[in-house]
Parts: sequence; C-alpha cells; structure tokens
Amino acid sequence: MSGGFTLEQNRPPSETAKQDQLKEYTVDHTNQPLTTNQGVKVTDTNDSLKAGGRGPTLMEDFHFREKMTHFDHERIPERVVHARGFGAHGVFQVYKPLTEYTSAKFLQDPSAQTPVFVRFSTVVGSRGSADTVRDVRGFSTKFYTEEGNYDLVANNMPVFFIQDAIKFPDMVHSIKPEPHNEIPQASAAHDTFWDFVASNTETAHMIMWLLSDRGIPRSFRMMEGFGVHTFRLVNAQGKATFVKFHWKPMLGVHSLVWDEAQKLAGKDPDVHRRDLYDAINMGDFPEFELGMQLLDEADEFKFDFDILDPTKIWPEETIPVVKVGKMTLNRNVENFFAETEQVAFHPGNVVPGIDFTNDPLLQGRLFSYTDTQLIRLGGPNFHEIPINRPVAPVHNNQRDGYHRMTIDRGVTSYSPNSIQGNSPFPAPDGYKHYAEKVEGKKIRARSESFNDHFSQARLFWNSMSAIEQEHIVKAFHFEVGSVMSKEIRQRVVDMFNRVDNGLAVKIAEGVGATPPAASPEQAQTAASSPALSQMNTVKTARTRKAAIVLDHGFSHNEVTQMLNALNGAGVKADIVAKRLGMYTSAEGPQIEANKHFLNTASVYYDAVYIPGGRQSVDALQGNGDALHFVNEAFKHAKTVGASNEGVDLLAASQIVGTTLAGIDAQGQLFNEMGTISVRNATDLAAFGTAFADAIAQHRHWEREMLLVGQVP
Ligand code: HDE
Repeated sequence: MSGGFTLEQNRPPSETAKQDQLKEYTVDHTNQPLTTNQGVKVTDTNDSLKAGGRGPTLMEDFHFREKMTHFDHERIPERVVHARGFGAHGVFQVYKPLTEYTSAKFLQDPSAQTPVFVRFSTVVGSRGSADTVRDVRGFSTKFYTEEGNYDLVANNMPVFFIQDAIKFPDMVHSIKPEPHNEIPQASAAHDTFWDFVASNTETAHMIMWLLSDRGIPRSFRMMEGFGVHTFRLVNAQGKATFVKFHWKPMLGVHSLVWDEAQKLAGKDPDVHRRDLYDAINMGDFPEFELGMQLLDEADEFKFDFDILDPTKIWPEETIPVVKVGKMTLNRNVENFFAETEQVAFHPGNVVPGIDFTNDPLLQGRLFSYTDTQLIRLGGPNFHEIPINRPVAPVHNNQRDGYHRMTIDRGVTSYSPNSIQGNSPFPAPDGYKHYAEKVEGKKIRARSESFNDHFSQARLFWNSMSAIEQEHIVKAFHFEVGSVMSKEIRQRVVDMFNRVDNGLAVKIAEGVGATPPAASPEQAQTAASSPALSQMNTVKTARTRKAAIVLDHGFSHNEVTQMLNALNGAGVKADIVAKRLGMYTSAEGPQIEANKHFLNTASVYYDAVYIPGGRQSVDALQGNGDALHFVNEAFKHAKTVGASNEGVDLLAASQIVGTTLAGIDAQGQLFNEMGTISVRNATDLAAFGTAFADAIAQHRHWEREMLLVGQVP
C-alpha cells in the first residue's frame, strides 16, 4: 500500500476476503527510503540536529521531535483481564447446513469458508507474564461473515467463577496481584483470592476445573473451548433452540505437569505462543471442531440445574455435543500489535440467527466489552482498525470521534431523512431480536434455581481418574498452602468438604488445617461424566516433540532409524548435545546438534531417546546435564527410550520408582509405562513404533502414581 486507506467494503465475501482487506493496510518497508510521518525523506536518523558537534540539540529538529513523541506514546493500556494473548488467522467451514436451527449464513453452506481470527490468552497475568501459569485460558474467535462479525468469546473451561456479572470486578480484584505490593504475578495462590472463594460458594465448580490439569494446558492447540453461557439459535421461521458452544481440538485435550509448567515459565515464558507460531509456520495447522449442544426450548426446565446458570455444564452424556464444522488456523499475524493487540472481541457481536439468553453473567458481559475497548483503544472508532473491520459493508449515521478513518459522504447523518432518501435505510432482513416473553418485578436478587453450588463440582471430582484427582489435591496444596491466613485455609477446606470429604481431608493434610467430618451434602451425587476426564481424549503423536540426546560416537544406524520412525508418526525431533555443531557417529557420518543443554531442557519435549554407541553413552553418563535430562523427563511421566548401549544411561540416570524389571533384558523389547528399550538390536523397527505409540499416549500417568507410592 502506498499510503492512505482504501475502503473496499463491497467486495464479495470469500475465505480470502479478510486477508485481501488486511493487505490494503499492510505496508512493506523493504528497499524504501526512510521518511517522516509526513512523507519527507530523512537523511540521518542517528544524530539529532545540534548547534555544533558538542552543542545543544535544536528545537527545530522535527525528525527528532516526531520520532521521540511517537515512541513516548507507543503503549496502550493492556486488557484488564486476558492481557497476555496470541492470535492467528484461519478459516471455518460448516459440515452441513444448520438451517433447521439457525438462519446464520456462515452456518449454511459446507463449501464456503469463513475467515476467522482467533486469540488465545491467559486471564490474570499482565502482558509480559508467562504462558504456562495455572489459569483459565481465553479462546476468542472472530468470524468475519458476510452478514457481519460474529464473536465467540470463549474460555477453555465450560463454567465460570460467578453467576452474576456485578461480581466480576470483585472477583478479578481478588485474583489479581494484591494492591499494596503487586504480588503475586499471574497467580491465584494468595490470600485475597482464596478469601473470595471461601466467601462465594458459587466458585466451587470453577475451582475444580482451575485446579485440575485444565489449568495448565500442554499447548493452545490441545485445549477445548467453551462458550460457557447458554445462547440461542434462531431459524428463519423464528423458532429458537438453546445452544452451548464447544471447540474440540483434533489433537485432543492435554496438559503439562505442574513442576514442568513452573520450570517452563522460567525457561521459556513464550512457550505456548512459540508452539502455535511454529506449528502454523511448519504447516501443522491447528484444527478445532465446532460442537453444539442443542436443547429444545420446551426442555428448559427438565434438568436439576438451571440452564441459565453459568456455573453449570450440560453433561455431554445427557446432551451430546454435535460436531457441526471445523476451524483451521493457517496463518500467523504479520504484526502482533496491529492484529493481536488491537483486536477487540465482544460476545455481543452476533449475526442474525444467533441470540442471547438471560444468563446474568452474559448480560453483564454485553455491556463490559465495548466499554473496555473505549478506554483501551482510545475512542469509539475501534471497529475501523483493520483487524476489527467486518468484511460486510458498514453504513450508518455514526460520525466523528477520535481517529475516524472513514470519509462519510453526504449532508445527512440522521434518520429518518428526506434529503438522501432516508439512506442508509433500515433493512427488512436485518437482525431481529428473539421475541422472548419476559415479565417480573424489579428485584436485586438471584434465582433460587442458582443455589446449588456443589453438585456439579462433585460431578467433576467423581469424573476424574485417580491421577487427575491426585493432581487436583496437589494443586490445592500449592494454592491454598500459599495462603498466609490459617483461617482462610480452614474455610477453604470446610467449603470443599461440601464437594467431597475425601478431597477436603486430603487438602487439610497438606495445608495444616483440621480435617472435617463428612458433610451430609456429599451423599447426594455419585454421578460421573466420563467426557470430563482427559484420560478419554484423542491421542496422537502428531506434532509432538522428541529430543535425541547424543555425543560423539553415537550409532548412526539407530539415530537414522529413529528419525524415520518419528517422521512417520509426525513427531518433530531435535538433536541435543553438550554444544551445538557437528557430531561424528561410530560409523563415520556426522549429524548436527541443533540444541544444547544450555538452550534447551527436557521440559521442552514430550519424549527423550538415547541411541546406542559406546563412546557416546560413556560421555553422556559422565555429563550431569544429560543424566538430569533423562531423569526429569521420566519424572514428568514422559516417554523415555533407549537402544543398545543407550540403555545404560537410563539406568545411570536413576529413573527409579517403577518396576523397570527387564529394562536391561538382552534382545527383547522392554515396554512398560512409557519406558521403552531394547538391547542387542540392529533393526529398530518395532522399537521405533513402540516409542512413537508411547508418545501418542501423551504422558504415562501410571508411572507418576508409582512415584507417589500408589499402585495404578
Ligand atoms: Fe471476559 N472480558 N468477562 N469472559 N473475556 C474481557 O474484554 C468480562 C467472561 C473472555 O482475546 C474484557 O476486550 C465480564 C467469561 C475472553 O481480547 C472485559 C465478565 C468468558 C477475553 C471482559 C467476563 C470470558 C475476555 C477485557 C463477567 C468465557 C479476551 C478485555 C460477566 C465465556 C478477549 C476485553 C480477547 C476479555 C469482561 C466473563 C472470556 C473486561 C464483565 C464467562 C476470552 O470486557
């Protein structure tokens, strides 16, 4: 673009419509002379204009003044929540027409691709905080449809902390760093948050999700997304159906181990954004299926929970998730600030065929999002920022305000008008609000149907596998154990006793509180929902990462076979050694180490493999970094493999705790709880397959159970 703005709002929408529109605003500075913002060429940008070489800088140096002023104003306020995020472009395609349920055009034509922009985020931390902290993740999608922008502003957990938006400022103030010292960053593990929790029992269900493995995702590509609220779909005949929206990742739902998450936060605070960016650059496009739980209006009151209550799920076993389409993220942003930072989502951005319900949390959100953009993006024209522009035409009588880009032609900016034939005119096929009948007295109160705060928290707890429960207990120990006030710790224990006595007793044991006697409430639900457990998710090795750790004298034959096996399974491999550069194998050929122990660690990988080669393994055995690498991967329940002499390193790295009987057996494949080895083998085909299969399992939690002294 040569400068200025071209408004191309009348082009026919297509999957490239947004991309084409963004191109109009994209500037390439390659091979261009440096200019001021006024387009005047600049001869020197390294020295200010002075009266003599050692003299004072002159006020008339317009280039200096402009450069410095612009720099001084570079920052905008970060989002009050979800400040840290990462975005990508993609497309959405519906599987079959959803005409029966909704008139939304982008949900009708399976051959049409709708451009989308997605922003993933953490909630609590500031813009520079780490990606792997325990937190809810945001999962916002903007669909640039031909009928206007539709935003699905979702989280990776299906419920929320509170039931009424009016509590949101209190809840957020309690979880953000404490006001007197601004500590802790990006963490709920402090007094004010747990004081809030213990004083608001409606948080119970969400706390179970937050303290589960869902709070520390392995990757943005491996999380679910949930619209949380009940929305309405409305078809062309005006018939409404309640709906809950889901995003289901094609790679399954997977999480980190807490110790790993903490270490990653220090070693690579950008690990999630890097993972997404790299995957898209390598062509491993993240894919998510859009799911819908659909409920006839007639069935609104058929459940033991209120469908308007955002602290409740609709168990998938009762109301199945129908997969209606797929989103593919296929393009990274050109510029983080212009796109990811300036994008403005709003759950109130809906298109005809999608409508709201009276969920009081949703209703409050409908106010908050525009309001926050007004301060964050500096005025009412943020919809004109390229990333926010719809591909559908925009015509109305809204005018002026800071940074108005559009040059609105004509003398009228009011309606009705006779001078311009009442243009722009109301459209008969425009958005129609669902004509829901409502009546009631004005009262500041909550429906009694929102009073049950524990049944579904218990359902969640009951649905977890033994190791997932163990992780939740440990998370409570960490979070509540970080609370200074003994009284608050006890109140939390007593509150979660209403979820499950066994859970409360275990929490109490770890945080110095008194274990409570069983609460009569917990006898109420023994139900479980298998869909809630991450044990039942999709498992694939595709796009996982393995480290091949070696030194000079490694077996080239074994490394080559392993690389082939990993490649076949879609696993990426790094060669890790004590320094970067070329390593010579026992057979002679060389291989390049692209990572070394200083710039990588086992926490970056899903698996580690040690090839044979006497000289290589002897060197690694004398290298504390290599021993730690294997030991740590093992501790984090990752796939660990070794062939021939490499098996010696497994033994030397003290990966004790499992039976490991037979790990050293000659000539046969040892394969137990993600530890895989073979001795005296030149053909590694079976070994490679077993190793890749083990990677597909994500983690080997049974091993972790043994490490904590429990039999899986
Ligand atoms: Fe948000 N939320 N939220 N939220 N939210 C914001 O809007 C708010 C809630 C969610 O990537 C803010 O543009 C209120 C639930 C995401 O840019 C703000 C309430 C869910 C994002 C705001 C909620 C979300 C936000 C801050 C309680 C899941 C990031 C910056 C009634 C369904 C969007 C902004 C992005 C961001 C308000 C609760 C998801 C302040 C008042 C429930 C993914 O407007």
